[in-house]
Amino acid sequence: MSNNEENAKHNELENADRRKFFGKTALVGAGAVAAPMTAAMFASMAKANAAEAANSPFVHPGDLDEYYGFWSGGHSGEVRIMGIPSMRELMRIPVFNIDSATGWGLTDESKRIKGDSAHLLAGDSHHPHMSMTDGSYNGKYVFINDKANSRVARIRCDVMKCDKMLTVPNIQAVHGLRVQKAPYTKYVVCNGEFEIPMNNDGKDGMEDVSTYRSLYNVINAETMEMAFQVMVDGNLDNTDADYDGKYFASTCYNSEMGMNLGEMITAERDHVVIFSLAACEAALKAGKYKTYNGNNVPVLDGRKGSELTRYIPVPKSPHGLNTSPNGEYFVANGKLSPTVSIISIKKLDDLFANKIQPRDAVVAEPELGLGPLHTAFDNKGNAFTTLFLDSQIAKWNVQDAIDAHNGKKVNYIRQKLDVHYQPGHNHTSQGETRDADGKWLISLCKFSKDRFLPVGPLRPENDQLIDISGDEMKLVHDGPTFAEPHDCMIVHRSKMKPLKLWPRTDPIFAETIAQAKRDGVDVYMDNKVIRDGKKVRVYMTSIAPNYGMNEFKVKLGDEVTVIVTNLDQVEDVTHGFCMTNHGVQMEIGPQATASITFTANQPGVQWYYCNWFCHALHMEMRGRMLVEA
Ligand code: RUQ
Ligand code: CUA
Repeated sequence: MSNNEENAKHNELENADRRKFFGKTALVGAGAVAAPMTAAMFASMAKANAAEAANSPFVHPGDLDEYYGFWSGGHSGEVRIMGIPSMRELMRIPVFNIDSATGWGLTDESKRIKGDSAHLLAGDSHHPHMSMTDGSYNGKYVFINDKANSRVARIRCDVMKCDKMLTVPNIQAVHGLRVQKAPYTKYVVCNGEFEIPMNNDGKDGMEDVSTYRSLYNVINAETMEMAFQVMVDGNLDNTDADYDGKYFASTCYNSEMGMNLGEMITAERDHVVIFSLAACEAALKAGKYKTYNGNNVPVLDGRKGSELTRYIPVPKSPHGLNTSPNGEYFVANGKLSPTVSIISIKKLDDLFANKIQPRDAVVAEPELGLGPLHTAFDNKGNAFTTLFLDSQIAKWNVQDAIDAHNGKKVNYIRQKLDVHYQPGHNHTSQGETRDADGKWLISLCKFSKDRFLPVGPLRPENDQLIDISGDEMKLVHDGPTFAEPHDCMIVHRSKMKPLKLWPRTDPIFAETIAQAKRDGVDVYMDNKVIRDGKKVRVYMTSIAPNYGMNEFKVKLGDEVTVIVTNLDQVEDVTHGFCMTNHGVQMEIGPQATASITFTANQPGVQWYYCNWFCHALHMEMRGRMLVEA
């Protein structure tokens, strides 16, 4: 069936379903005066209600979703929070981008968090993953990489704001990122993708490609500082961790170290690199490392033949790497090969003890279809693999695939479902944790083509929601989405404890409050202008619909910092501060303090106003900066 025919058929079914659904609602109101309801009608209503209660994508107005989804915003640089299964976008968290609503990238606090990369205005976020305890999400942090500028950031899930950012040294382009799953997320691990000379100072080594390296990067999750790096052969793509806290695995494409497409895909096999955490930590302790580029980050040597790693050959250019939630397998997705390679984690001890050969760890290589990119899992031993070229999701059974590999006559493919179109990542509800629950599958489709009203040459992508609770996968929702949700993860709401008000002692603005103390200002009481040479610090409070200060005076050319503290204790009352004609905008959440610094470069009266709607007199919430020439 062509995609269009499939489309038409699907729409027909969908419309029939919709009619049934609306019909049911209409009957409740009109049933009494219209034709009496038949037993069959009651039965079908009861069935519809039961089905809806079991696993329904309908979240009625006022009802809350069962899951939080964390979506990468791709080359828009942000992270988005979705409600699942409604697919409603709940929030956006600016991270590697600049955001005029919240002032992210503009405020002093966000610049401090961005640190050495505060000057960068762009980013490419790929892989959001949450911290875990004993293989379960712990609701504490979400980590996300910036491929474009080799950064890793952390989002604090109590306030849903980015609170740390690190530029990873000695590499270019952070791609795959995951967390240590057990016993807890001590480390965040991520792949350096593009290979470069180890001392990349432009002095020598640029011509000799054989000196180029990629590094595996291990970051301390709590401090967000580099713990160590591991030099590998080939480059690295995606990564994941086991459930025992012992091993990490990364796919590698371009083991040839080619510098152009043709050279990159010559070898029939690339590999999966397995990292032994214990061996790496021992080497680190023993001082077996070098440093490069004038920084002091320890770089261990994990190239072929090292005790730190093992290289498992797999068909060429593998992409996604996913751990099965029972902790037994790493699955490497073939991309250019129609197969996935199933690596037994149990066999890795023997592999590191040199008791078996690397290929002995591969317990099956089932053929699934064209362009397997990523695999997700349910809680019943099934796996769901995106087939980019086929525009399908293949549902297959892991044990059956292994049995078939061992010669048993069994069909491991359960179903293939058309998705629209060209899926990259997919993700099941809690599927990268021990708590995989087999309810929902998201397919992040790179192209939407004819699925939505046309909006010009640039089209949205399509995040599709699939019900996987029954034997058959069922497509239940199309979600248009802006560039580009590379990846996502789905967390049950019971794991999350977001705050309603900011703690007054929050570390995100602790430095701002410390400066106020040095200025003799109590930000919760005082409205004061402090002059410090050509620097002026303006402290003001805000309570809807008033700023604590209706005017302040500065001199032309002064460097002005406005520090606003929101004294409202009311849930959801956020104020803003916007200085007209100065590119100055920010959010101040209830009980938070936020500050922004700019040059008063225009003489005369400059109005500032609250740009977050907070009160019936929100329009009146404004004041004047008087700039003396
Ligand atoms: S990658 S489409 Cu950036 Cu996660 Cu696979
Ligand atoms: Cu304060 Cu609008």
